[in-house]
Amino acid sequence: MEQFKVKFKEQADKLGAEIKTLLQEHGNTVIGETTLAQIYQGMRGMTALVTETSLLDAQDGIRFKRRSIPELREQLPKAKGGAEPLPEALFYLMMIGEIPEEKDVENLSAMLQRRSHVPAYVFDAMEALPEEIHPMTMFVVGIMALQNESVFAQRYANGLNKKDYWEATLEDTLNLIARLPHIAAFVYRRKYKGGKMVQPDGMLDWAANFAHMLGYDNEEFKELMRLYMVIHADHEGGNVSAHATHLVGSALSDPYLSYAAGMNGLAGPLHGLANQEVIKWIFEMQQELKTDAPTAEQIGDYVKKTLNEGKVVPGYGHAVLRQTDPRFTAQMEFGKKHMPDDLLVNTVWRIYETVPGILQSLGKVKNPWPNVDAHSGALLVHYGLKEYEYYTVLFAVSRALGVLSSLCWDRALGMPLERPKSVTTAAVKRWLNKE
Ligand code: NMX
Ligand code: MLT
Repeated sequence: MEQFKVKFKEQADKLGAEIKTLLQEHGNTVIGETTLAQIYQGMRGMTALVTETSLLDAQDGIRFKRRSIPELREQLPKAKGGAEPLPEALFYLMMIGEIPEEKDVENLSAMLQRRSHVPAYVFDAMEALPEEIHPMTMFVVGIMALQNESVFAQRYANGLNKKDYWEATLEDTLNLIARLPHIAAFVYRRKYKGGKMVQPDGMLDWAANFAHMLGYDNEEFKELMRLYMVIHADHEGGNVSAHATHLVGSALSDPYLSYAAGMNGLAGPLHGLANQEVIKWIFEMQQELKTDAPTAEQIGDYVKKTLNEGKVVPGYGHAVLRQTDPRFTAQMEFGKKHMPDDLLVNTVWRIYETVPGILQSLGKVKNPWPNVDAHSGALLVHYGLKEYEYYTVLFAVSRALGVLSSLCWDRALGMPLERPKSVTTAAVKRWLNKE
């Protein structure tokens, strides 16, 4: 068995034993109360899931094994000559629980490389779709076609022992992560570059090879992809894409089916599609104001117009965070280092100076600060990737690292079918003696 798998199994067995003791000793401990408002209002603040890969703090943002985004940027291994962390290294951290050595990352990159072949029928399935279809739909169709390769589904059909679920899930996880960049690059090249594909380069790391297949060989863009793939990878378990993947996986739907379900959630404008909405909103603002560099006053008026039309300001607000998202700050730092004079990037920063005050003044927005999506598009536009409808596919490729790691943990820890109780309003009224 590959060393990576052996190490993961050791970690999972250790944690599994700890959880068993915890439940034996504290299984009946009450850890919170649920209000009526919470069950009607999206379960905000209700703890109901265990996700091992990362933990979100409302003030400090996301942490992976206690490491913040700035710490990850510092501590994770980098590509030769690069300054941004390698996403393979973050995957290793989420699976094995420690910062990998450079040779561990090289082994993992090589293992993904060996598994990266995508069968032709997957491209044919995507090719059969009309070109105008949204890139996220084309991407998910590709994943669904690839489901035919699921090791978990095949082994389950042949009578898989419960004890071996984890290994089949990990097989699918590695294969899927290895193949996603090729599928995602196909979507981009077919939709925006006349179907002219760029062949993968087996000498490159996972993110750099993705950049290369998209058609962007600029070293700085490769660095951006490494950073992008790291910061979008995971955001604990309650966000729509992670939660959907976990939920569907709990029915023992294989990783392809589960990941596709999660990505259909990522494709919603309140979640991952917000990255395309941000740049579309800025482009429309520039067009309406007839300037590439709107002033703070002009931006303020445009924000108020957006709100008056009953729309949200994309890229701002969060269900858990109550501060500027450190993923936004990491991208701002990248912008300051590589493109301090870019007009669009400067507009993103001016929006940051303007929007929070306006949202705060509404008195109802719990978090007026920017999230990850407020910044990502402007950096991509700088390098020529202007096709904003594609942006959520980039988010999806990165998110695979987190949600699929979590799925491996779910199966290794023997997590059961997820099936909470629901009620009708009539039943609520009966509880409250109102009927
Ligand atoms: N612009 C305008 N209104 C907002 C915004 C915003 N950016 N954020 C929250 N509100 C409103 C929200 O619509 C709600 O109004 P109402 O009571 O009239 O329905 C009110 O403020 C209270 O909402 P919150 O409790 O602050 O936010 P909630 O937890 O329900 O929703 C989001 C969180 C992220 C869905 C919300 O902030 C939003 O719609 N933001 C814009 C879309 C976005 O950027 N999404 C990306 C999130 C990150 N990601 O990548 O997934
Ligand atoms: C995410 O990265 O999943 C988003 O910030 C949404 C969330 O955490 O709810």
